[in-house]
Amino acid sequence: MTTSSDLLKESFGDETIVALSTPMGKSALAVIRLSGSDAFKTVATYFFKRRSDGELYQTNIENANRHFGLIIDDKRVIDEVVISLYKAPHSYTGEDVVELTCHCNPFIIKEILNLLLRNTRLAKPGEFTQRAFFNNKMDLTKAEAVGDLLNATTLRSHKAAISQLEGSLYNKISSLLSELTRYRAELELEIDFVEQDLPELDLNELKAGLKRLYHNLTELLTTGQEGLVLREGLAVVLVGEPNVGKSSLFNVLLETNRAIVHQTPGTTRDYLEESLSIDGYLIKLYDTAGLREAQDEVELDGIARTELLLNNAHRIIYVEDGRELVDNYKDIVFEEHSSKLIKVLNKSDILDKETLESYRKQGYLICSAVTGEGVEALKQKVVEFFHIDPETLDSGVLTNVRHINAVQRSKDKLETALQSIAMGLGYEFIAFDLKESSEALEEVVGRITSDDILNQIFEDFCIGK
Ligand SMILES: Nc1nc2c(ncn2[C@@H]2O[C@H](COP(=O)(O)OP(=O)(O)O)[C@@H](O)[C@H]2O)c(=O)[nH]1
Ligand SMILES: [Mg+2]
Repeated sequence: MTTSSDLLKESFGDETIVALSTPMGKSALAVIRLSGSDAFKTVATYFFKRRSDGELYQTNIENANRHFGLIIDDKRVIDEVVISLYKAPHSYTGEDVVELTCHCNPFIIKEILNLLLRNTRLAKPGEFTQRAFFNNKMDLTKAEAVGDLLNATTLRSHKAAISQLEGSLYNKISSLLSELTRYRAELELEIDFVEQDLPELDLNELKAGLKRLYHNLTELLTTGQEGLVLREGLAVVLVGEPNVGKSSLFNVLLETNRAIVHQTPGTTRDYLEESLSIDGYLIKLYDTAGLREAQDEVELDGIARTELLLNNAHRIIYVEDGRELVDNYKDIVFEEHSSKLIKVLNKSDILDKETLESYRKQGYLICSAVTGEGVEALKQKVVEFFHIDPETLDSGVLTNVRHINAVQRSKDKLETALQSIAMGLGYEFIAFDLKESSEALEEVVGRITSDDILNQIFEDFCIGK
């Protein structure tokens, strides 16, 4: 464990970094970003303005925040650009930053990058955001939210990312931490001044306070189950015998023709994955090969993967079509995964009334991939998983495994503290437990972090962010 500023010195030194912050390709404009103490100087070396008489000249670019001019290498004009200057600490990274907007053509971009790289080095993935974190421009939950925001594709995952970026989780953790700190201070006072005539610590009051805190941590942890899914998507798997219409339902749900629909059983050999949005929730929908005894190797492989999918699924849609089926896997799905099971009877358009009625009585949702009957109800059934309301999102939700593990650890240590009180152990022991509980929470916002965790977080970013 090291503090943030130590890490900064170790991992960066004083290097100025540069990267293309927009995608490589052809479009109207591209943005190249530099950050570090040499950012202004580096750009100024190649930046020229042209007087009305045509003559080129260089200026002190720090005289204004924005300039229009030319990037020139040894008298060769490379492009017309706009540069925007952000003076430390009033920038994204907290360092001197330049954003250079040029024409977006891979050739031009490479030419400009090559020039700038004479005095700088290429940024690592997420390094701009990492520097922002190290320079205290944002805590770790906000840095992570930047990544989530870049990946959000639905209304709700976007909402979760934005509210985390706005500090909802940070504020939540901070308030829990300050409460914890208050209790620790009370204990420390008691330990340090045991000889003196202080009013005695009310153990019952402390216990009640810690229990309240324990309850709050428990509540926060329950948001993690959904927060995680909100961000990564709800995994929904379509299973059932060949030919019952899984691929047809898959397509109807996606409103495309992604999966191959075929009259020959077992057409879908492996599984297909597609993302869709239902009520603004991100859903990862999987269409699988039939769950029957495999005939050949390809199908066998598909079935093994299907079983893995079932174990990892949040929702399983088990499809039948009214025929008597000999399905060895039906029992497994119904028995082992009943809590996440949605039973569907498909092909309602060609089934008789009695059949429909008897399935309905057994709790099947009646659907038709052909007429679209029941498809809306099926979608609603899928998102019944979610209970988080928008207000909860704004008051802070755990959205990744790192958060969840750290809060769990904090809660465990708090439990130990409560046990220490119950066992009548000395204040030193309780104080120690509370310190560990605090430290776990501090990890969430990044006040204490290990190198490994940081690298892992920022590795997932793209270069230039
Ligand atoms: N009448 C009717 N036929 C359907 C329906 N859904 C699928 N089918 C047909 O059933 C056959 C098998 O469908 P498919 O989606 O490939 O089944 P899968 O093997 O479970 O993926 C195809 O001929 C589809 O056109 C439905 O709701 N009604
Ligand atoms: Mg299929």
